[in-house]
Amino acid sequence: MNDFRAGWRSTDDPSWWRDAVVYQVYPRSFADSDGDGIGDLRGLLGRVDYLHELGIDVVWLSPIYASPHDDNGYDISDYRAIDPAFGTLEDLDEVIAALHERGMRLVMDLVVNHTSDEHPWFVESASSPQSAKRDWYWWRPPRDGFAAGEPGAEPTNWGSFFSGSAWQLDEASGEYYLHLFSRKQPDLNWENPSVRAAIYDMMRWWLDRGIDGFRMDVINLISKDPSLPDGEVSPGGLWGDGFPHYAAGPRIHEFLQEMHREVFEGRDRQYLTIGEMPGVTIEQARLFTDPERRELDMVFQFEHVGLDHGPEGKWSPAPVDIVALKRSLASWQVGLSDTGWNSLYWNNHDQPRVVSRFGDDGRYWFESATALATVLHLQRGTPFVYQGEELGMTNVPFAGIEQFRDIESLNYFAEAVDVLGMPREEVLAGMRRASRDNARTPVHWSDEPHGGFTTGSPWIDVHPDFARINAAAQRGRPGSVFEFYRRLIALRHSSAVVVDGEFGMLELEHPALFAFTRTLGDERLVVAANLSSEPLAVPVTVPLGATVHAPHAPDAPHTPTDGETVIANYPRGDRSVLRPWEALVVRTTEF
Ligand code: TEU
Repeated sequence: MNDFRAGWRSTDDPSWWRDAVVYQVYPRSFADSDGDGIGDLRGLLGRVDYLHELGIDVVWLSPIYASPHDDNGYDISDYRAIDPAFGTLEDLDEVIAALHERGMRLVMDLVVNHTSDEHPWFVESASSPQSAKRDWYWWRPPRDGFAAGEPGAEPTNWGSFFSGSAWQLDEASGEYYLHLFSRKQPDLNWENPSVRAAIYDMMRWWLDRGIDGFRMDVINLISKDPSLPDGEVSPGGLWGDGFPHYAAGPRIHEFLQEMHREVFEGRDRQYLTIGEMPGVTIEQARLFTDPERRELDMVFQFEHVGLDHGPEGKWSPAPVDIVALKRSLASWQVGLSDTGWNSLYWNNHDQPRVVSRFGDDGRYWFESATALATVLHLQRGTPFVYQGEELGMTNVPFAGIEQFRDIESLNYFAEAVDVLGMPREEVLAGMRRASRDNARTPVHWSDEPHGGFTTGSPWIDVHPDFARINAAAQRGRPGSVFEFYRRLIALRHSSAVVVDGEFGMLELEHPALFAFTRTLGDERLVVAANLSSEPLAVPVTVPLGATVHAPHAPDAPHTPTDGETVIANYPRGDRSVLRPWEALVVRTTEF
């Protein structure tokens, strides 16, 4: 199999992705080529050189399949058809060819925990209780002693991720079907071998079309506890927490190993598989990503993106505790240091923009965007860049509910205001900070109307600051966020210590300093970033090769170390103090 990029691991190499950087494209908001206000595949085709210039190795494409778009494509009605809003199979073939020609690869989104309720499988399953496909989904009669439709008649008390019950009554049959997400996303019953066989067949069909792997949506939810027990109801809660009963269920490893066997084994090349796994633990991730077990290459864990969730959850975010953030990321670094592999991300289409969330998107916008990028990209694992992150795009000053589009946000608003009677403004304030729509406004390509995203009217308003923050203003401009990301990615491609170096946390308890080492043989990198808007004195334990003022002995002589600058987001200064949001990586051979 031909090598994709000089020095690049060939696809015969089972872990070809270890020094890759992945870029996530959310097609609806990436680039619109036909002026209908919705991004599409020909729009992506027109931007492949931009991704190549950034140094990207793999593109993860969020769903582009036929869909009624109840959840923007994560509700699929035909797995083998491209939604006309996004283009055609031929358009996708051109995108795959264009990426491969440039030494890049394409990972598709695999959404098989659920389908759309408009998928022929579900239409047939819902057609009658005697349907041959009835058991392809989770159908259950009302709870004993309840009539269908009565409050409390749902087969379990589980709440949906998108508010409300996780069960929908089908008036015709008087039975309920399970939907952990929207009611238009019924969960598939993976207990049924015919369901699994149909999915594996569909996956092989895509591999035959030349794609390079899959990002697997909520793949740790496919095995449920078939006895469907009720979940615990938290004080004041409307629904029970079914998570312990449907996450990492009893057959999850069996299903993933079977999928690996049925889909990926016996092929003449290696593919990349990434499992999105809300709530996954380090212990579980070690099993899921242990190459010996032939399940997945890496998982998306959610621990660090839940650290700012307030008492009411994600909708009442609190400032993140940097020590807790460091402790979480360090535990994953250490936890997967001898087996498995980490994915590294701050952003995706479900998370608000990190520079606004954990950074300072005002006075220290550039510094905080690049400091957060540095501490992420210098960790051990595969970094993911979400579209617009490389430009420092920020959260959106949504004016009112009419500007939101995301089903999770709209359902939450309805439940919080109409059911729980919360004040609209308070609910909107939480949504402005936590809504997924913060990630879903169109990418800013230039300062032209709509940021150059479309010549039509965009499906969701473009962020008002597109004229300041856009690709045209940053490409090739030293000191831009884009150029900083390009250099970080180039560093990973040229530095074995960045890829394979052992991770060593420094100053874990420091409230603002995020510092660690990466060591490989006699080479060590020291990474240090000040994640605050106040200058901080560098502790002696962080050898940046400066006149280090020992906090207890400020005039103690320091032992200069070689500290060659590898990358920094400020011009060189006195390394004994880190300026607000300053990030610095130095190479040292003396340790
Ligand atoms: O997300 C699963 C998931 O965990 C999120 O729903 C998360 O809980 C929530 O967004 C946090 O606010 C995946 C996809 O990434 C998401 O876009 C889909 O909506 C969801 O699955 C259902 O397919």
